[in-house]
Amino acid sequence: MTWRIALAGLITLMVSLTDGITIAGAERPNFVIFMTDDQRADALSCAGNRMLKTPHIDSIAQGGMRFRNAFVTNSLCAPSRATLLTGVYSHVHGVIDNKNRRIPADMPILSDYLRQAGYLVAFCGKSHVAGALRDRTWDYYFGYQGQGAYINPRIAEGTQGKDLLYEGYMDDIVTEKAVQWLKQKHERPFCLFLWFKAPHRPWIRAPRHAALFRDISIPKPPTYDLRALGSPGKPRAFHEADNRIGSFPDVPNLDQFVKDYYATIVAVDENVGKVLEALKETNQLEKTAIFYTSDNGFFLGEWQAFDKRFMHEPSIRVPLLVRYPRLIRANSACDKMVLNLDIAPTILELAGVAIPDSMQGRSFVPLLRGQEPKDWRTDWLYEYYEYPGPHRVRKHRGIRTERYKLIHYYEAPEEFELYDLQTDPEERNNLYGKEGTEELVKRLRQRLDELRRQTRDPELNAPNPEN
Ligand SMILES: [Ca+2]
Repeated sequence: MTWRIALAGLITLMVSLTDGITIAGAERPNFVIFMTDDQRADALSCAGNRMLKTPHIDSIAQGGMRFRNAFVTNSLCAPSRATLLTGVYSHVHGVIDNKNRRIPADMPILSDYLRQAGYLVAFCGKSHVAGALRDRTWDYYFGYQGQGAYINPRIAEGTQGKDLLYEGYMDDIVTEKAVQWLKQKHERPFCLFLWFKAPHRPWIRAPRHAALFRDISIPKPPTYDLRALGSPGKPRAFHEADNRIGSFPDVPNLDQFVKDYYATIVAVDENVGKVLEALKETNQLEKTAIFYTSDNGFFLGEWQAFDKRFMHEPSIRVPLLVRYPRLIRANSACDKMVLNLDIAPTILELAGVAIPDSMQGRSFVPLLRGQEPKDWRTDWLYEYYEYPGPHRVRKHRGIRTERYKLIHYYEAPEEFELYDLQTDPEERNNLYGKEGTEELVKRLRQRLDELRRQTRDPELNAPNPEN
């Protein structure tokens, strides 16, 4: 019911916002929101990757800000996407895993708020939520159900359109349609969501990239061989997950799959370049706020693992780049912890739209301006629920502070992990149960409960049948 009230309030508000005036009195920005699927934070040359060259994506960072500590609150496709769109936790929008992927129909999403405020809104690509966002209103829509296919995919144009076969490479086809739409004359500011399929498994390369990375080899991460030794110090919940490289026919070894993963990102980079070029050609580049992020991170061989889900750093960290020269200094970086929850409120603030009280993220516009509010978050709540399910990763939740991380596998057998990220960024040394950590654990568990209470976690006071 609160969502309906929020929307009603918004409709009243839009009357004063549709005339192109923002809170700052300047022209309202356009938005392009790029999202990739399963791209980890360091799979970009601007983030220090030495094998992968991503000049076009890097140019977003060079013209704006790179967040070096950007995280998702549930490292899984559908829950993370629903969080970006709604600005609330999985346990509030209800898309807690990839099985239940429906955002409640009466819960407005970012595009609904922008549209009500006079924006043109377009969605192109992969949404991965139930109904593929066809239950929402779009000025332009070119999207597909579920995962879609890398080669010769079926895609629908318009929310009432049929899923038709298109010849070619998924992200190229989707980008071409997005570019066509961008180049049209728009009488009002717009927001384009361009959400790529890559680099999601099964990492099918564009045919033009068949030979890419043939002459290099991918080094093993330092923790790779620890898995075969029984993952010393790790709980069973981690060691027994079904995510080992070599256990799946399409993930035969580290070298092959990581090269394929990188090659699909090269295609993303080329497609990002086409969009930037189209914005430039149509004289819209400087007045468009460009966001680039991913729905979750990915293990690339740490503990011989691939996939995501866990609360460990490779899985929860995502790229986050924002370019908007009217506000952001070129080549800047931010180390404050920002979350996928924060993107919707940030975009609404930039658009001059009131941020609904129901949203649980915080606008990072001050950070984009180069300010660091004293009360910026220093910790946050993580949650994961898809169990039993693919890869056998048990349910867990946890708290990540600027220094520590506590992970709680809360169903029997109950297990914990505790890390000091300052001295142990690779999370090798599980401190849980070690002498001298009792007070720290107590404090972190109290704060974890507090964060769950603040974010209205319905399981907080529910009896747990497993324990
Ligand atoms: Ca994903």
